[in-house]
Amino acid sequence: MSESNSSGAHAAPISIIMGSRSDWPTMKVGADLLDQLGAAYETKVVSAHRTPDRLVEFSKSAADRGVKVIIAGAGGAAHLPGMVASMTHLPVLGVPVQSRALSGLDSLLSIVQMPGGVPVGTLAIGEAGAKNAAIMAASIVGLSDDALMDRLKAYRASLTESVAESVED
Ligand code: RP5
Repeated sequence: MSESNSSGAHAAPISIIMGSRSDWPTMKVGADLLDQLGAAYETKVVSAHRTPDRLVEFSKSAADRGVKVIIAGAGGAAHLPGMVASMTHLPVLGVPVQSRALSGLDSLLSIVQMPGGVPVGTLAIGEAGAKNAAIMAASIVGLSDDALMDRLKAYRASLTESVAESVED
C-alpha cells in the first residue's frame, strides 16, 4: 500500500517521514502494520537540520496534497515532528527513534515536550511507538473510511483473541 514519494495532488492519506534512512528499520514496523491493515501511505526522508527546505516544502504542502495524518520519526535532538507541526494543521504523531548515545530518552524528551499550542502526539520509543503511531493514524483516517475502520476493528479483535486466559497449554 506504499505510495512512496508522491508529489501529486492525491497523496496517500498517511505520510510517514523520518529524519534519516537509518530510522527506516524502526519506522518500517509501522509501515508493515499499515500494509497489514490495507491503509495507503507514503514514505519520505525529511531532515529538519540537513534538508530544511524539504522540511518546509513537505510541511506546507501536505494538506493540499491530500495527506490526513503525518507520522514523523526522528532520533537524538529530534526536532522534526515539532517543526512539521509548526507548519501544518494536520495531526502529527511523533515517534522517538532509539538513539545510540541515550537509548532514545533524548528523542522522547525532544518530541514530547512541545509548548502548549503546537501539539505532537508522542508515542513510545522505538518499534512499539512506530507500530502504535500506525494504528493511531489508521484510526484517524478510519473515521472517514468505514472499510479501513472495519479492518482496524478486526485487528484489535485478533489481539484480544490471541491472549489465552489459561496458563495451561
Ligand atoms: C536524526 O539523527 C535522525 O532522525 C536519526 O535518528 C539520527 C541519526 O541520523 P544518521 O546520522 O544515521 O543519518 O536526525
